[in-house]
Amino acid sequence: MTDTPEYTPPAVWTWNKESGGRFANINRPIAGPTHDKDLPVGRHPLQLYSLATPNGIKVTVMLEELLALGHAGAEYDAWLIRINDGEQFGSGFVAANPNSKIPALVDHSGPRPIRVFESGAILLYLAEKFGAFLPTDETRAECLSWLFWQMGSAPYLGGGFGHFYAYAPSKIEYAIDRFAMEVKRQLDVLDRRLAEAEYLAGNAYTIADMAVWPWYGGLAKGVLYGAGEFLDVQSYRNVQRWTDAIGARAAVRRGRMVNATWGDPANQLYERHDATDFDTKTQDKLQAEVAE
Ligand SMILES: N[C@@H](CCC(=O)N[C@@H](CS)C(=O)NCC(=O)O)C(=O)O
Repeated sequence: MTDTPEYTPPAVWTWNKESGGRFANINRPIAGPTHDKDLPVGRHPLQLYSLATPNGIKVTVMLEELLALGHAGAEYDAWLIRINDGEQFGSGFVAANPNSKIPALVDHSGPRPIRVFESGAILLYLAEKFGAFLPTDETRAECLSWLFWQMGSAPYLGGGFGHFYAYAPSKIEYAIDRFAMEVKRQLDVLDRRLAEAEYLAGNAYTIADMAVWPWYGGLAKGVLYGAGEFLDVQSYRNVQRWTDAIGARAAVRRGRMVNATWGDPANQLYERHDATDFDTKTQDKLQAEVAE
């Protein structure tokens, strides 16, 4: 095992230096807003404040799937929250999500706005509101089980493996080993389930797939943390099959574009306020307009 510098924790931890790593500038040991800033509100019933990370994509995919099914009430404005710039600490955002993390949804369709935070809660809220993508038969329990499995498991993938493999200021063999083992175990859990069922809940595509796909599908394609080879993701054949099937859905392709600020400019739609924005407001189009 590689040597790491000795560290003896003090009796009481204090916040006296940056934690290091990719998100050091926004990590803090306290909650609450850092500045006053109201959130914008558009014309649609649903207002989403987000960014196209795996947790953000879960919700934009769900909204695009609902719209594709014909649920006009799922029309939404998606506002960009730049977490690297600390926009999640504005007073308006904290009022929508006291946990200061994207995604946050505010539903203005009723007499009073309803806030929903935590991506799993948002998926469940939308599924119940529109009666879609949450089975009502005996597979409902399976769907909820995989939805909550994702919410409990992904922090080991993102905050554990991803952080120490890709973002930590130094490579710590113990930490990478520990979390690689857990993430490979999780991939095997999924692979075995997807060997016996087409989708996680059974025959139907549900919010469980929408929650799991952005994380474990991204990992399976080597997109997350550039760890495809390291984790030998190709060997999880059923996860690969399921990842490809979901990735080919038109609503998923649209959902991935919303609030995206990286990747191919043709797939970056910073904000979505209308269905036509996918054709007219992607970064390649906006940049071409400026150049003219
Ligand atoms: N459990 C939360 C996690 C949300 C989360 O971690 N969001 C990240 C981006 S993927 C974030 O907003 N980070 C900003 C920060 O930690 O300050 C959920 O599923 O909604």
